[in-house]
Amino acid sequence: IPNSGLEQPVSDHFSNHGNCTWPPLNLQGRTPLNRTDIPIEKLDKQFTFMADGHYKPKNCTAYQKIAIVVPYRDRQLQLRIFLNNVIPRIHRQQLEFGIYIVEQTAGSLFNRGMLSNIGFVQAMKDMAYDCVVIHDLDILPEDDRNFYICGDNPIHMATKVEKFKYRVPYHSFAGGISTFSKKQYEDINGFPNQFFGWGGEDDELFARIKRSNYKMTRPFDAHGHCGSVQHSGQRTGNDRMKMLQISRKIWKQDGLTDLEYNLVEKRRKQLYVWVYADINMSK
Ligand code: NGS
Repeated sequence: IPNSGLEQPVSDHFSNHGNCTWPPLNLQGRTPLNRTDIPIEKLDKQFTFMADGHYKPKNCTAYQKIAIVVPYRDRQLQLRIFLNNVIPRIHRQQLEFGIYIVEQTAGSLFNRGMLSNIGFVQAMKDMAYDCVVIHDLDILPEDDRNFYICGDNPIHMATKVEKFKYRVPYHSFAGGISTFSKKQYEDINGFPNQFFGWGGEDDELFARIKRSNYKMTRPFDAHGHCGSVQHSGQRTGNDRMKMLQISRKIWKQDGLTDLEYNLVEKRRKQLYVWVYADINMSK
């Protein structure tokens, strides 16, 4: 079982985990983020190993196939910085990966949970990914040893975030970056769909993990340093505390199981698949 020199091994329940050298040989450890704004055309030229938002190692089979799902709206600068930092890191990790930028149309408050669910469904339609990583656009790993992989339990990767003084803000914090096997994500019924506006959806996610008898793990804690890329203007969801109460009762009916949206567009760009979804549906 490859465990890449981790503090806690990530045991391997995937039958087909490939033959690429594991842990990969050319990891760079902790290196600072590159915060330069590089135009997308230049990034395309830099990362020619990617096509249609996807990469697959050439000479070996990757340990796991990873779908990176990023809920998105109106942050073009952060998107370029994200791509410029995340792509080389996951590439050095020798994983097969697809990047899904899931954008919400205008009209209602940002819904990170629902966009995550849409990204999961759209990624799995493309291929049998082993692992889905729900990734904030503005929290970026600084260390190659923080692997974008799945284990026997959901993995929380954003353990030492710059904006939290490189600490976990509270024990049950599940925000930023977390990974789920297909089965794990289905078992927890994904994220709630009912959290509009900032806050709470990740706390409900943590509760779902517990209720489904998983234990959220932080196997890469020692290497969990993440930079945060500043932005402004999040609008809080007013009823998130109430929604957290309600979700305890309805979580099995609120998530992947009742997901409804209009797919406005799904376009394969070189570095990512753009999923544009309308979730403003009157129910
Ligand atoms: C909590 C929020 C979480 C959020 C965390 C960190 O208070 O959703 O702060 O926020 N929970 C509720 O609102 C119930 S952050 O500093 O990253 O904006 O993830």
